[in-house]
Amino acid sequence: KPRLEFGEEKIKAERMFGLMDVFLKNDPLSLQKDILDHVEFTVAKSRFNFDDFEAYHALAHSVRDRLIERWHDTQIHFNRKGPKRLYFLSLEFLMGRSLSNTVINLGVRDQFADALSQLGFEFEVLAEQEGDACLGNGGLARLSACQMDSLATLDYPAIGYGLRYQYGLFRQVILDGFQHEQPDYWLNFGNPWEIERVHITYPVKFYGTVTDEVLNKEKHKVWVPGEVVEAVAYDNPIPGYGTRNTIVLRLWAAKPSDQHNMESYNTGDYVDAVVNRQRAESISSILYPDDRSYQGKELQLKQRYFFVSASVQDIIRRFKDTHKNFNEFPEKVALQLNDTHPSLAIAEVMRVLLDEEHLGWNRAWDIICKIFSYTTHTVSSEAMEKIPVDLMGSLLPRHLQIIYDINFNFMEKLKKMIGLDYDRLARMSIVEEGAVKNIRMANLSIICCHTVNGVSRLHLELLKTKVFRDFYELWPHKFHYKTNGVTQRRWIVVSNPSLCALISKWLGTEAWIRDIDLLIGLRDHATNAELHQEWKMELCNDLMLVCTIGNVQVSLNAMFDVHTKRIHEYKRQLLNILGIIHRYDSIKNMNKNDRKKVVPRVCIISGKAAPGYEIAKKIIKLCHVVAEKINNDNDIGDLLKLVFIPDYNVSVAELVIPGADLSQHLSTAGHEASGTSSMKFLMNGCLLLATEDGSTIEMIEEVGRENMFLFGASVNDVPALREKGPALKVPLQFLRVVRMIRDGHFGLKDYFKSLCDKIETGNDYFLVGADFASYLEAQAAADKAFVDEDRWTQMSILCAAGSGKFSSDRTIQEYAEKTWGIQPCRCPS
Ligand code: B1H
Repeated sequence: KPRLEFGEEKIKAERMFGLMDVFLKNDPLSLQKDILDHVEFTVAKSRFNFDDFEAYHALAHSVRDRLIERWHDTQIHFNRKGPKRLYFLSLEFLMGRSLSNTVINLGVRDQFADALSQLGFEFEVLAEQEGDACLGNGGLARLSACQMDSLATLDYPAIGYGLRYQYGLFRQVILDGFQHEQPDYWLNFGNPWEIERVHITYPVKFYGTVTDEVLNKEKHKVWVPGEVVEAVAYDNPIPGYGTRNTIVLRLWAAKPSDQHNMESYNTGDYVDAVVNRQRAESISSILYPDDRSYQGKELQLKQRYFFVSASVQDIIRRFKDTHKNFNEFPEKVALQLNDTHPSLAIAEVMRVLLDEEHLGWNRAWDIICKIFSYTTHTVSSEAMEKIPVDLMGSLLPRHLQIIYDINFNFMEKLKKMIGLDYDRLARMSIVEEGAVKNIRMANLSIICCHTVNGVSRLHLELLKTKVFRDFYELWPHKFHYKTNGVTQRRWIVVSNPSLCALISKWLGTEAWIRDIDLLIGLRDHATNAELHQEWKMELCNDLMLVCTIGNVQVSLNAMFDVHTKRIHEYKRQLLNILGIIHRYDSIKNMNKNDRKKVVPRVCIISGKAAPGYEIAKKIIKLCHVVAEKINNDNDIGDLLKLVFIPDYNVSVAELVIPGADLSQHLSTAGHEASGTSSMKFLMNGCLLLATEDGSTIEMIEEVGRENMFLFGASVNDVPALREKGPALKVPLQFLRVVRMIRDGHFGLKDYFKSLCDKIETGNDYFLVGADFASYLEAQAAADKAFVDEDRWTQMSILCAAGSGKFSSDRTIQEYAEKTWGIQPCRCPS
């Protein structure tokens, strides 16, 4: 059946159903009718009697209808134009809430808010009913979410692929100052933002054996699996802002397969057989909560292959719908690997091309080398993903063969290029020899991808000179960087509406929401007294934040000093806490007069520790005992407060970031590949206290050193400082605060001993002691600047004005043009 042209299809629809251009209308009456219809028929509550939660669901479904309409139109348009598409593979997406972001991107927020208010509901109150979708750990996962928003907004034909975990990242509960983890069974109340595609399913194979068979006189490998699981698609539409384009994030869930494993029903053990089948669902049930260590767990590998195999089948199916010849595959398909986590896709595409499409090695390999690109988020070789050969051999026997073949060919080629330098050959091999043989997924990715991207300029430098040096010397052209960015739609427009309005007013346009470079225009007004007045009002708007602080009384005049991110030794929350103890100790020792000069501070720390990361959990407990002491010390009053906000997630970030005056980014130089929370703070006019690490280096260029509080050893100093070992000089104040903890000033001295030992001179890998003096100086500089309100306001305006580079729109445009080779494909509105 010939496909209808987009226009024709519309005309046909109009004729048949008498519909107008836009299917669903957005006038108040239509919106109210839609919402009430959903109350009555989707939520199944009487339209005369429903509560906020039910209203939220009905509202969400009305918004979803509008999303679906645009998504269909976008699909039709893409199918008609047939552009090259980007397939973005990531094991983690940290989407947070959808409602506010969606209505803003669809441009219907005010219409919905009005319609609701006439029904007696407040939009903001209903929005609070939504839970977070936490299908990721931290920065890497939130980056994927921001990038999806930019891909849709910039009209790129893209599809995101991931896993639909039934349990998102654990909820952090603090009991007596200790972190406890609770499962996040987030789908409990239904998820109006996804569309279950019961008919879009693919079988995914595991285990079994590989045999040789002859087909049409040619030898082929045939993989006979030992287990087959079904992958079901769940589609999450992602709307662009200021465009009709709506793309999709397709997440896979595991279901028992009906077509396979049928023989188990003949064994007579019916109940056991069904229970066994049910186990298949566990593959997509849980997100691994550790964002750094790979434990080579079988279920984790199964999960990765499950997601990769379903996505690859979907991509190939889409290609084959319209194409016969795989030579055209690279012209239509770009596959992006978000870190090495989905890198099995390389072996999977190779397997399909060889064993199912029978292309032959050379043709298949040629295609592989043209379609894959890889972004690494990692800074050290130790943190690179490795999979035990034995595990891979049993779970994915055919993939192991293919990886061995790729490695053999690469090694032969390499020997010709570099000679018999066995050390280097061993370092560059995909297979790591040793007591346990491993597959190095980073080496596989570098060898097979046309481009390897780092996430900041400094990160690329470290990749070139350290982590991937051997490969860089071989293929310098493969290595690039695209500095990370975040979406201003979520991080200003949704989360800080008053700042959003202020910026639009002073720029005289809302165009910056799609074109962030316009923010630079704020510089022209950086000394304008009227803007200063309005900006200051905006900065004082800490009320939302105060609400989250719970039972600690805080002064609104205080400087809100925020440190929020995953708890890690390298991120040095410990440095912050030691600094707070020092501040506390200094205030205690001050006379009345000096106390008057102290800038009151509200220090906020928030973040989750991986469940098995003991030291990180001790840092959380330390924060609580120190808070307990300080907050209950009447002698200190409003001069210093310390609050730990539990269960940091996207929604908490949306509250905390707009309310922050100062934010801390303290990683030991060379350890944070990029860092993205700093970008959100910067856009919101929050000043940064930071080390010269990751993307901060580029922020210095954009906003000027004089508008930031920088401290600490630089990347080049770090090795020499570590070398010094016990001879390293640390300031007396540092020894004093560590002594206070050791002596039990805050209680639990035995419990904190191992934490103190970790920063003992000679043992202090992350250089907490070495950077302490410089940290205190930067803190003092921040205090001094805060007192001078005009200076502070000006710095704040300049930070927001200079934050344009850190929009994910810029990042995505660079990827599209330089790495993926895709073009915008805008759906007519
Ligand atoms: C980043 C991760 C990560 N780097 C393993 N690596 C994971 C590694 O579940 N896992 O197995 C999950 C996450 N995440 C972060 O990526 C970097 O530390 C940040 O510096 C960077 O800003 C962010 C985005 O590029």
